[in-house]
Amino acid sequence: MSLSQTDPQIAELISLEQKRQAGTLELIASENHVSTAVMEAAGTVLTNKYAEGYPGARYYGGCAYYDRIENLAIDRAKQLFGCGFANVQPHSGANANLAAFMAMMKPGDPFLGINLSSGGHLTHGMKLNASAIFYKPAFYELDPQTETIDFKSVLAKAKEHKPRVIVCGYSAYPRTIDFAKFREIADEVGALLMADVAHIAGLIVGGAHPSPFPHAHVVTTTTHKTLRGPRGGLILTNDEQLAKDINRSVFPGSQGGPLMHIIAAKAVAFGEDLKPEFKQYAQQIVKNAKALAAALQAKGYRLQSGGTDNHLMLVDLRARNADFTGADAEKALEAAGIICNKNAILNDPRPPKVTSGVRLGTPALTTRGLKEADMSTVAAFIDRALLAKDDAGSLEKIRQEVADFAGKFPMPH
Ligand code: DSN
Repeated sequence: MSLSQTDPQIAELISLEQKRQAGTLELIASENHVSTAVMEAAGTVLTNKYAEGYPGARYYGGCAYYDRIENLAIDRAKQLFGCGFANVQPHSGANANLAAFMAMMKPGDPFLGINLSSGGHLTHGMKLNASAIFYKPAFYELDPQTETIDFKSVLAKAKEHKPRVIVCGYSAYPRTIDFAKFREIADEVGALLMADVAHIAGLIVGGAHPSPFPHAHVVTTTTHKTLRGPRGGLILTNDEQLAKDINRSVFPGSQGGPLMHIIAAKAVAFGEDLKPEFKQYAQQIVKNAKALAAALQAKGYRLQSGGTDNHLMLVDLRARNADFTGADAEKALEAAGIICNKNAILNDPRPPKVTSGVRLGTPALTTRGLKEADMSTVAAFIDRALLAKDDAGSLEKIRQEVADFAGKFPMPH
């Protein structure tokens, strides 16, 4: 029986969410829309099976097809990133990062990352996260003038804290990451370099951002952002010993049975990412981000670091209106059918639940086929919605215009 017959309540909510996605503009930098093929693989009988272990060495019978699926996912991931090892089992980016830390460090070991408030991720040492509970984080800084990575601070903190691991790769950083420079510093202090490329993985494999290889010892990523796959994680390396340690730290270290339906969907997404057209997609994400950034700047918004090299930008709303907050902006934009998240600006005087900025990204809009010229329309909607933030009637009118505009760009199939 179909879902709508067996559980009309859930079926109805899924259908409403489908309409919400189609009728709004998705600007959350970490989100995307998967293909029907990826979705189909994720919703299969593969969800029925336990396959603890790895291909050829499972703890359950009946895994022959699962071995072939996982090996395909592994081979495609290695080909995509040009590396020698991939573990495709992490259920999420957070799980991937925890397993990578377990492979590289013992409890209590020091590591160096960047603070959540400066663009890092909670798994890079946020005090309530396992990364700070079981390991000892220290943080490097952004340069207050350029608002980009301050390599003097990276080196100084590395010398001071003697980390076992240096983490680069961020959740809210609009500029190119100089992996070679990080590796130089890691070598100077005898640390391992971990690149968490969750946000930019699709740009890397599409040739729109330099690769962390051969510089990083370990690379982690999610599979659902710019890679346009199902929600999940991935760990990569070229080091044979680290490869063994990573396998052990994923299973049995931090996970049990792998989500084989999701691993199949990862394999499908990686197959899509290997196609030549994915390169055009990755380039278009960056072109769109630059066009959106320029259009917002022309309207008087300030962008942290002055612009973007990748798929996202941090918009300092105060330059347009000193009273604008990130929280108000997120709410007003949602009422207008534009979905994004509030985000702290460097040294933001407002608390994390308020902030002075929003983070905007172009991967999902690019998937729907929007191009540079459409970004001026998107910027105009954003500006109008923010200026009308306290006027429910105007926001509703913009929401209808946004829905009409979004309707011109089909969801992927
Ligand atoms: N929560 C994700 C983001 O929005 O950037 C990172 O994992």
